[in-house]
Amino acid sequence: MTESDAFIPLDFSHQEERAMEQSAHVFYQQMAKRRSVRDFSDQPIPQSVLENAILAAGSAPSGANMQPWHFAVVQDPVTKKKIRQAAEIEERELYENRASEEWLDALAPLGTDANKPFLENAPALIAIFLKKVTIDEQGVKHKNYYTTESVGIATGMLITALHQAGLGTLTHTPSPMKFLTEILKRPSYERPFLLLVVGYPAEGALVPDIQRLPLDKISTFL
Ligand code: IYR
Repeated sequence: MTESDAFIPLDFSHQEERAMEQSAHVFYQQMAKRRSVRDFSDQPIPQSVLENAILAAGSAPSGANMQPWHFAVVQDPVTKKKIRQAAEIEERELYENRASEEWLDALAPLGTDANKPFLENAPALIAIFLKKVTIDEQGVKHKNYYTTESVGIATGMLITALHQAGLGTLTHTPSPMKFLTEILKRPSYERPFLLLVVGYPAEGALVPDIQRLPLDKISTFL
């Protein structure tokens, strides 16, 4: 066995069943309160919360442990403004031309339109990039595996970490998102995956009155 094949003992401690049940229930109740926020306060957020949430996201499982993600955190007002302007161009095109009637009907309850003020008001935007390949320190290219699954899982963990830390988020996917590569000067082998808007919800923020499906509609136990 070479050094890189080394195995170490798993750091795992069994919990009492009662404690497990309690923590799963409490966690569910906390997660059930997560809502996509579109009305943000400009109040600054602690840097260490962003950093720890990204570290938590970076602990996600990934194909062959290639960790095919990059998180670009944007807090500079000039860069946020550029992103807003570019996103709104794509969004106007979507709402006016690209989206089908069926799509617009499905979006209607969310009350969204092509205006995206939160891209400037919110204190942080995290642009998540997916790496089809990784270039190592020697400049050698390595193929990554299951990149969509891996980056999707990491993004879910990031949203969860930020929610648990007391921040609101919005998963925003202006399409196409190529402008993020240019504005954020990311290499061409990284694909913009999602733009996460992060901050405290504005005082009195409203969200659409939508419901989550019950357990029997989203699962089967065999
Ligand atoms: N990207 C657009 C449209 C949009 C699409 C879906 I699917 C949503 O769940 C919400 C919005 C926008 O952000 O307005």
